[in-house]
Amino acid sequence: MSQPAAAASTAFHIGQALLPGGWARDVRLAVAGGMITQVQADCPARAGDERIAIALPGIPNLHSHAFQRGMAGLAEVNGQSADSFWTWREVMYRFLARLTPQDMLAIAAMAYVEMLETGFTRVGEFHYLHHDPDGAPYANPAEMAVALAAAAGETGIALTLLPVFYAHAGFGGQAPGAGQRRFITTPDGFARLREAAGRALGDLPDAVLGLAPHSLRAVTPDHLATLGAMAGEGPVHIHIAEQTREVEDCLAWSGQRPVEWLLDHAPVDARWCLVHATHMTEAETRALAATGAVAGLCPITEANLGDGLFPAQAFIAAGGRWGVGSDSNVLIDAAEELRWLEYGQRLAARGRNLFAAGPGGHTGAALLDGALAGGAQALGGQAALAVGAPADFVTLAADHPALACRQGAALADGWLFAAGRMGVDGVWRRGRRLVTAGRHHARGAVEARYRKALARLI
Ligand code: NGQ
Ligand code: ZN
Repeated sequence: MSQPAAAASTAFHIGQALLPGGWARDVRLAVAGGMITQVQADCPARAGDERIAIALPGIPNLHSHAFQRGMAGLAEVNGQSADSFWTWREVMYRFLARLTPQDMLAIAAMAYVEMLETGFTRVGEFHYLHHDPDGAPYANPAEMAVALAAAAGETGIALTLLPVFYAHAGFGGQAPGAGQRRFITTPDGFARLREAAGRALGDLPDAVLGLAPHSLRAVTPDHLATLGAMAGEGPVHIHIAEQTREVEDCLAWSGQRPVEWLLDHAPVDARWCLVHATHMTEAETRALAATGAVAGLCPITEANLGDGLFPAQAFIAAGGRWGVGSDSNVLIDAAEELRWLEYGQRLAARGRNLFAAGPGGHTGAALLDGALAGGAQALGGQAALAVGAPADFVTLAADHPALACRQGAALADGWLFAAGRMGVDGVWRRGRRLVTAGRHHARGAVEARYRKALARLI
């Protein structure tokens, strides 16, 4: 599965483009070695320029468990007792019981193809499926990370790999359960695994290595301190306050709520991404916003798992930064994540245009701005059509009826609210076209291999 060869140097002429300062017309983008070397607005096209109607930066997907794509839709059957996040997790543990590194490659490549097709160009892979089915490390402790890096390499998506440290089943250092044995490491074992994972990223272009304590349930305060020191300037991600039971258990353990405890006991700053942070008091919401950390919101998964609604309005009013992730990958669609982020708030608040920045502000434009800035920060990447950034961009289908006669910010509204994924035409990474007419160039081969893997697994 080879990718189209990179042109050494090339230029694009874009009718309407979303630049860091807003929508601009007749934008000429020069690209060399995959990076943007020049951006000029109100500039006529030159002979040889590739002509594009509408372009915007690729969207960062800040939270994914790629392997969960293989069980998408398989946990929508009512179980014996009241179904919940926790019964879904049992289904997920059973699904991964036999999964091999080859299966990981097959499923992750499928997920990454689907991400690219909907406009995600970088993925934050929150990676905790480390060991073999018996819980023993592979000969290369980062064997599964090698598979994820290969999936990113084959499909062309930019990868921020977040190896996960996981030690316990619940607050206060509870012994892990059988379903968690593939995740568990000692701090030393984790340091070796992460080093090997860094080597697996090898010459993957634009790859970033971070780390992730799985959750306050899975690590002790000592672990958290060790991991913080290990992280350096790289991204630090953690699941937090997703379920009300998790909040209650944290209160019982420490007398504090999860976000409150974390902000009191860890140096949370702009390196950090708090994934979900669904259940916060007003004081926690303001305090989290003040740290400069990113709230990692996964509206489709949070709805699917019955998590609850993030207090978006209060968080944004306090200047909080956020981005979106496809998390369980039950459905992979950049536009739909953003649409549901707004729709969840509308349904709860019985209002409209809640993310829009004041009178006259466009909701779609605000959703894109937030997800681009927060996602890039959380993943240690860049998501802007700007000099020095990789030439990663999405082109919209100018002939889609929902985009007819739209200009500037109204194109963002049209894509997110009215066209959805059918509004995506092409996707480009480092100046190379990976998706044409909504289809990734490697989809056929990736899908065939995915089907074979699933036939073994299911
Ligand atoms: C995960 N996913 O690690 O895949 C988690 C579920 C847990 C989400 N939180 C397991 N969406 O948190 O224990
Ligand atoms: Zn997650």
